[in-house]
This record gives sequence, C-alpha cells and structure tokens, in this order.
Amino acid sequence: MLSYSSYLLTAVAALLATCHALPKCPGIPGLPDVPGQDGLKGQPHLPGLIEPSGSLMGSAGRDGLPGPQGLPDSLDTELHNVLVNLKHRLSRLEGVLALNGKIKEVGEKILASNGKKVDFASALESCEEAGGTLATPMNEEENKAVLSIVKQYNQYAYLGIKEGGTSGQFKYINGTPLNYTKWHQYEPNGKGTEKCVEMYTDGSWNDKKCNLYRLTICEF
Ligand code: MAN
Ligand code: CA
Repeated sequence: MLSYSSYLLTAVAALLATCHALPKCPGIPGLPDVPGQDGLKGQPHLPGLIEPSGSLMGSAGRDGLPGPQGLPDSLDTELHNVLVNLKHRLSRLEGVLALNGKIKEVGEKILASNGKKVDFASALESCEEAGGTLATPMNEEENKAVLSIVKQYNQYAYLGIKEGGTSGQFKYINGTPLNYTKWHQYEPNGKGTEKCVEMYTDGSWNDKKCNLYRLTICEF
C-alpha cells in the first residue's frame, strides 16, 4: 500500500513536472479544488509545487510529524485528494479490464495478452515495448494466473525464462536463477538444444526451441 502510494506520488510528480514544461497542459478534471496546470484555476500556487530539479518539495507529514519545509498544508491535502482520486479511478479501470477478460491481476502483477503467436524474441520485444516483460510465474499463484490466459486462448505460451550458458540452467530474463519451477514430467530434456520455455495448457513447463509461434503473455 505504501509503495503503491509512493508510486502514485511519483506519477503525479512526473505528470506535474511534464505539464510544467509544456506550453499547454490540461488540468486534472474531477477534483473541484485542484487547479490545472493550464492556469485556469489556481495558477499562482501550483507551479511552486515542483522544484527546478523536478522533484516534489516536502511538506508536513499527515501523521503530524514535521516534514521538510516548503509545501503548505492546504496543498498537501490537495495532493492527498489527487492520490485518493487516482487510486479510485485506477481500481475502477482495473475492474473494467478484469471484467472484460483483458487483464489478470495476481499480487502486484498485471498479466495481459495481445492474443498473438510469435517467436520468443518478438514476444519479449512486444512486452518490453508496452513497458512490461514476458510473463514469468514466480510462484504457484502466478503460474495459475498465467495458466488462466493460456486456457483462455487455448495456446501454449512462452515464459520469461531462458537457458543460460550451462545446459539445464534456466534463468529469468534478467539472468537471476529460478526460485520456482513447474516442469512437466521428464522436462527439461533439451540439453542445450531447447533454450526457451513454454507453458502447456495444464500449466506445466517444457523447454522448447525459441523460434516457434507461441502466445504472447506479458506482465506489468
Ligand atoms: C517434443 C518437444 C520437446 C518435449 C518432447 C516431450 O519433442 O516438444 O521439447 O520435451 O516433445 O515429449
Ligand atoms: Ca523439452
């Protein structure tokens, strides 16, 4: 919850910083007391929110503890309201997407597929272009969530796992060793000839060549 808040805070700061640098930028609608960056409302005080560096200036903490100087309590309250509003809006959007079967949420991860079957490199590329990476189940719950998408499309999917230099040594895309596996019986058996991993429609894993067409499932 705390990290989500700080993520949102960073997002708001980035938004305000970006808008601050633009000649014309719309305000955030829906909050009557929060001025837009276009200066339609409250032009005098919001620009002061962002330091030249682009970082948020400190304020008195909501817990009553004294915070760094610079941000008036009224603005601190406004910022808090913006965050509450954004969280509410995000959770509604997530609800719509989940309802329509467009995303699957598991823990902090969001899983989604574009429904396309491509080779491993193309699948990874499209996930990264979208700001994510290939789906990489790191526990049973995540594996089940990925499986639900595999079943939805009834297609095997590449996972964000590859074989390292030593055959039989499978790793996450970032090179760290696996902390969870769901190998099918007798897998992995490629002995260096099958460097990618696919998920079967029962959720188990098979090492497989990387140049086949498999469902793209990304995590964000
Ligand atoms: C094929 C490939 C292999 C897999 C075996 C299992 O040969 O898909 O990756 O291990 O089938 O029988
Ligand atoms: Ca295999």
